[in-house]
Amino acid sequence: MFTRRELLKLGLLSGGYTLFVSGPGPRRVYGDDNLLPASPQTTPFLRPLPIPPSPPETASFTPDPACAQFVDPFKTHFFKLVEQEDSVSLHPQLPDTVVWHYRPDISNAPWPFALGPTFKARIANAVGEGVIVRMRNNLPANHVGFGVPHTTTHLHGGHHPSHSDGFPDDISGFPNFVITPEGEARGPHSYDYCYPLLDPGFFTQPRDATERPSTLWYHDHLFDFTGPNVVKGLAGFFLVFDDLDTGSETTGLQLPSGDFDIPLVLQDRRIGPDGQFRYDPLAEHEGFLGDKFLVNGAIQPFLEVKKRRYRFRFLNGSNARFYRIFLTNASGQAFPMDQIATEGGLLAAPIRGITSFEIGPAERVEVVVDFASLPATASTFFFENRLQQTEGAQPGDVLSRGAQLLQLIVGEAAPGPGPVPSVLRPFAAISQAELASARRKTFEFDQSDGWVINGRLADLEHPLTTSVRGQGEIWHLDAGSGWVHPVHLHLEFMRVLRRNGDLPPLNERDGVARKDTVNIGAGFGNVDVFVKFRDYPGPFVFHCHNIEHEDMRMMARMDIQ
Ligand SMILES: [Cu+2]
Repeated sequence: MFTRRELLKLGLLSGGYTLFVSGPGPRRVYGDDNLLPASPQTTPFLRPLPIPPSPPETASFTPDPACAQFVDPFKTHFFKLVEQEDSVSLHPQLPDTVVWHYRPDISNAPWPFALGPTFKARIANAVGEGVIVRMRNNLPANHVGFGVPHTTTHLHGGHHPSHSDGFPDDISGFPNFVITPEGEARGPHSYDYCYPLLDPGFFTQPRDATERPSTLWYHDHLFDFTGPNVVKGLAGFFLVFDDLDTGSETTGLQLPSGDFDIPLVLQDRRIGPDGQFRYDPLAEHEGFLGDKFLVNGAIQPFLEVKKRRYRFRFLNGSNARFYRIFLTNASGQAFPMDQIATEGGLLAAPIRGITSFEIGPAERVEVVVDFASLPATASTFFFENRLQQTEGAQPGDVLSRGAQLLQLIVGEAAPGPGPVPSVLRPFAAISQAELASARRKTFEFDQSDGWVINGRLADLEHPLTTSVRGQGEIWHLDAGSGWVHPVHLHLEFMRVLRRNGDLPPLNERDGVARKDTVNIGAGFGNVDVFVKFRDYPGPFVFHCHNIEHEDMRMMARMDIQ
């Protein structure tokens, strides 16, 4: 019996799914043999860094009944987005590129960004103070090229109901979950996502007000076809603030804010001379690697900065590429940064003076850089990736020089906040008592006849594991040899207890950091993480965030009772 995916690959199912073919026959883009021509040469640093603005709030509307309990018509923030095909410029020397992107749905004003709008939300103090997003699918039902116009949106890193988690497919009990451009033919034409933004534990008590993410992102999560849909552009930032991390430089921790708080999503792409993305679903099973580096949807842009402190929120939005980021000058000298956050929001305390950081697919690393402290002899600096990667399976060595992803041009001095405080968002590590009573589970991520977890390909109709709400668990995550898997857990953050049996590094260690994605496998080894599911019952998933592995079924449904 063939799976849906296999049938699609054989061309036996329609679904708007067209294999990319260039010239005579399908070609490998990046794999065992590297047949597709390199992307066209482009001159770096010709265009400014795009930073998509926030979406405008819309008038209140009556959302899907599944969201009703989280809505207060006077306090909830309502948004309408549409998924749409448009042409945008990635680089001034290339023809415009057809993308599928999220954009506001309340006007036809141009949205010249590959990325969707940058949400800036506040943690809710009470039920009803969250966010509702009505997502409309206006993608072309009959399009040319890769991508599947059925979609389901995952707010990555969020703590929200199963209904709104972007479950990867329409399964029993979740009819019409995937939204389609055809409307009633397969699913609804639009879908309401509710993000209550309540502290975890609000339902089961006590709520944990130390657990507040800062940099979330939303992206398509369609079963089997997340990879092509994300390459096409379906991603955006969702930033969260509260009374400590306020978005103002005069309140709370007084971190660099506003124009000095810069989200940066790193993506690699392969582009043809026609300016269009290249993605070959037949060849990308190890993990897609591009040879063009995009930051916020532009190829190697520049950013003019003032001589003061900035906050940079790095997100690795690539399908399979890992990065090791250095702050460098033109001759390659590296300068220090202070790390302040991971996926789980602000660290308990900053990690000062790092000269580089590694960031795997879906991970976030936030740093503060003080441009006033850099040598005045230079005015141009770079975020440079020195991690070599030539196969999707795993990254290679750290080289002495690498690709300059973003140019930073330092201008005049400007007033700004002082050094990063020595305490950010302190929280207690999981107690010995709670660890002692935790249930233990093991999940092996391996390749044997497909990408499997505990020997099973993703089966969304049947949970691989079932958890009881409020019961702590310790998960041992391990991988077969030769591969790296960035493992992403939905609904809850992970507390990393041990890496290869030892105390984990500070940037992922429980008591310092929370994580929603942890790397295992070649070069990383195994981890033990503490998880506890709170508040929201229902099916969720965890999976490898090498998106090609994910699409090849390295995913498991987990049910919370
Ligand atoms: Cu993987």
